[in-house]
Amino acid sequence: MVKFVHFADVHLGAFRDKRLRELNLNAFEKTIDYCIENKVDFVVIAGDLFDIAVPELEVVKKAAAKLLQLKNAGIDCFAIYGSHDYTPGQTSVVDVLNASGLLTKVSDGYYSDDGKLCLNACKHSSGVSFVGISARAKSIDSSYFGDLDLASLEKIPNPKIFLFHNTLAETKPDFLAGVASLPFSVFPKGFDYYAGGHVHEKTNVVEPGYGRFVFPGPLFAADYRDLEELAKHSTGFFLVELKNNESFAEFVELNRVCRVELFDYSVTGKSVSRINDDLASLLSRCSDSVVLLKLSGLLDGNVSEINFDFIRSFLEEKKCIFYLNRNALEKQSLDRVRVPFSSKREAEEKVFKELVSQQSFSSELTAPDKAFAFFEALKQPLVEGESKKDYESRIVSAGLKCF
Ligand SMILES: [Mn+2]
Repeated sequence: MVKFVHFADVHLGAFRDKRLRELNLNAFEKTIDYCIENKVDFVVIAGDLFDIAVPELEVVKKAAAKLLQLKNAGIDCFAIYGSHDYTPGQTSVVDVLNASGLLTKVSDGYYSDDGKLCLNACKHSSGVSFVGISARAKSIDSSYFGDLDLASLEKIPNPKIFLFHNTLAETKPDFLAGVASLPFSVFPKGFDYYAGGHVHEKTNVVEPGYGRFVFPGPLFAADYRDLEELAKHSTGFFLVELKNNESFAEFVELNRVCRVELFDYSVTGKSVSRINDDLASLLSRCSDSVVLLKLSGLLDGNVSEINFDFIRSFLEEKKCIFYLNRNALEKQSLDRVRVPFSSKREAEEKVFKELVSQQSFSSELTAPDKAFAFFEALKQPLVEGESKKDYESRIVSAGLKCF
């Protein structure tokens, strides 16, 4: 019998807010503590351990220290790149951890002369073999699946685990409706366990002829949508047992590293002063939590009249982390702009002036010439071969020249 923990999509280093970054790291640390306390045989990380290929070193240092504890407890860790912690042509932090022996990156394999993709298996001392396909930019990894030498993979003796970081067509959640995905049929048959990552929603299914396919979802969260999910459900990881050619997978809820409170508030038909009163009383009892305020509906007035500064400083005092989502807010005045025009530019300028006149702020950018030059500067696309960093600094300096 072997016992292991499978998790994915940790996204260490995600979030601008330092406290959220810390909470995310806490979730990872708690998971590793669980693995050590429960003396699992090994750990499987199915991609996106980090949020970017080269995250800030403080986060890497803490993650490495935790992985060292795992290693010192005699527990091996097998991982693949996710879509986030890998950049083409660049060394990823996952490679650094692999080179240092803190984890084993399951290799992608090689193409044989007849164009088949052969995967290199690595074997754990418990007798379990691992193969996997890391995520690649623009889902290129999906094409790798079509090239797999399935026969050789099916010949690897059991027990065996397949790691992947992609979306499954047959189990795809609604929020990924438009996203490309892989059918079961591209996978080799007969693996004991298919350890998935990428889909930020818990999934656990057994496909006849294949085996158990699992996505654990994130340990904490990587963005606003995840935080919203965290307000509704607990996140966690899978504790898996392989015995007598069978797999048993139990979802272990991670004791929450913090409370997340979601407030859905519709502004339709309410005056701005009523909205301010409502929000003040709605949020008055929040303390020591992540507060998500989602505003929706038709606003009869100006967004700037809603007292967000007050809310922000009030929640700050109550040790809350505040997230405002006003994507679903509609503004009546936006629909009312009607201007005659003779050219596209003239129409844009008139609409711009009209909208600016409705705002209570003024800035250098409210002058149409400056604003349009600024928009133009920001619109420049990435030049082929240009790195993201060079592109960013080019756009920032072009933007600053407009003032
Ligand atoms: Mn992810």
